Amino acid sequence: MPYSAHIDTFTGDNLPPPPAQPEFLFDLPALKFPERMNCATELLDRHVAEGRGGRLCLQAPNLRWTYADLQERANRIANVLVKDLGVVPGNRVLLRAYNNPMMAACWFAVMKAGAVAVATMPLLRAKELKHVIAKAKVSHALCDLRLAEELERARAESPDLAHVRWFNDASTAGLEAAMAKHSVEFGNVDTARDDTCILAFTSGTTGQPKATMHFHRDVMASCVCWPPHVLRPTPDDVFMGTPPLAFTFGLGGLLLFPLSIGASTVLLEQGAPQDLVDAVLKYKATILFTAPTSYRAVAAIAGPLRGSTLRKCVSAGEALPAATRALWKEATGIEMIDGIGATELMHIFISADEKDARPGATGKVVPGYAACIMDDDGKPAKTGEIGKLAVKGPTGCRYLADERQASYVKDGWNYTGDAYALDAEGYFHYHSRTDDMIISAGYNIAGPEVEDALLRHPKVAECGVIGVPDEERGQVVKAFIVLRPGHEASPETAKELQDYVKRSIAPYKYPRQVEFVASLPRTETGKLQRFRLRQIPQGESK
Ligand code: 3UK
Repeated sequence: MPYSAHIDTFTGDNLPPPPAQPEFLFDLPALKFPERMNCATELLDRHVAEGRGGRLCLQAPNLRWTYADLQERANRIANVLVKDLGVVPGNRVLLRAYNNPMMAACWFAVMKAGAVAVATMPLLRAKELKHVIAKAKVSHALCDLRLAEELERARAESPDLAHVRWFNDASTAGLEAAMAKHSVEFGNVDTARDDTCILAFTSGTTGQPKATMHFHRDVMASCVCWPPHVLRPTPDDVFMGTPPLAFTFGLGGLLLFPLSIGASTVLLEQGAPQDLVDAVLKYKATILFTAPTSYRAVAAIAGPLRGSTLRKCVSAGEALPAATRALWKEATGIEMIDGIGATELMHIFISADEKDARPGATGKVVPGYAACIMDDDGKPAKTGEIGKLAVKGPTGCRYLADERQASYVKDGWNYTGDAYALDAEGYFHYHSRTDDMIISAGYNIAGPEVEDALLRHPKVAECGVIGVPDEERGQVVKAFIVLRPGHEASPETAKELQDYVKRSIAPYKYPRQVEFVASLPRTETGKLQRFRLRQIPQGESK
């Protein structure tokens, strides 16, 4: 048996069997990890041990923590977990909060205790939390007091969940009061590089969310692939953004990556456009992480960001329309860094930096990863041909006790569910989700391409394009459109937009149906929920 620090062996017992796992690549020198490692030691304690404890680590409204400050909080919480709440290595600890400093301290405490962090999105309801708790057999929870209600409701029906502590709680029963009674010292559990340390639930659009398992080595692998090769941050960078820490896009971009190089991060609880602009100026942020729709909304008020400290803007979570890239550049002068990542692979595996960015392409494969476009027979497709994106690298998909492992991982490759084409220069061009391809009168049409065309029209704020059943054509293209303020949702406007699309891309792709809506359904991670658009009963199509 290989070494493991886990006394509670639940995660190891529920790994997919070896043949169902992807192939892992560790070719880069930075990926040769020691057999035992704890990611908290690498990301947090190392800086203090090497004399950087006084450096700024984390900021939030009215709060500035150095590396030593964060370490002290994490150590005290780890002591509460182990000594007061009986956490043993391998136990699952649910974390629930807005992006704030205590959430970050709790995350590190769980790593230090050799336990497994199960971070949950703030918007989850009791029903969803109940599923997470049951699936991950969660025994402990640390939760922001302001988010107590839904967790309390879930707890009433969750026999596994025995211990809950609330934080950002001034009462004598809160986590802060318990922390005060404990030492600022904690000896990190000597975990194996292959011990699971996080269970990240997918924001799946269909079926029950799946729990992906990542090891201590996966957390570190995500820090040595995309960040140094594409983002190239420096220790003086100030990271900021909107994705929740419960989403691996946010966990990496707003916590792991800045700490891996001794830089600092700003955690914001609110990410509305004006909050973001104000925060960039207030904290002098240099690197921003958010989703394409958020960039589009911020662009309208981004004037003050031009010439500010902001120097790198990362977009992920959804395809970045070339129209949005152009809008952001016009507003701020900054060329965006697009990158596709996935919960299954922890973080970004195809991307391009600001100098190599090509509008309409996601980028090239990130060093440490291999990517390939496969045809329907699982063979590499020809250059330029649309096929299924398959990826392998140091991280990969391991669903916790889930049959769907077999549809994500085939022959050692991770199939992300995206249709892509590879060009002669090695750039990957996003087409659509494989199950979102629109087939109309024999033509293959990608919703995102029609969306990009619509987004260039000055009256369009946001849009979502799907295929709807049609007797004659099999499917027809339908666009749901949110107009910018001051424009009328009339048949004339619909016609104007349809004609505009016909002039900008192949005319057969134009939306035969147009419906104006006040907003589009999105996940908490910024993704358009196309399946929900499909469920909208046929409105009065114009
Ligand atoms: C889509 C993109 C085109 C794509 C994520 C960065 O989004 C993340 O993880 P999820 O598990 O979703 C994965 C799916 O989202 N997608 C994400 N980024 C792009 N499509 N261009 C992009 N730039 O369908 C992918 O399969 O929620 C993103 C880092 C960590 C993440 N977990």
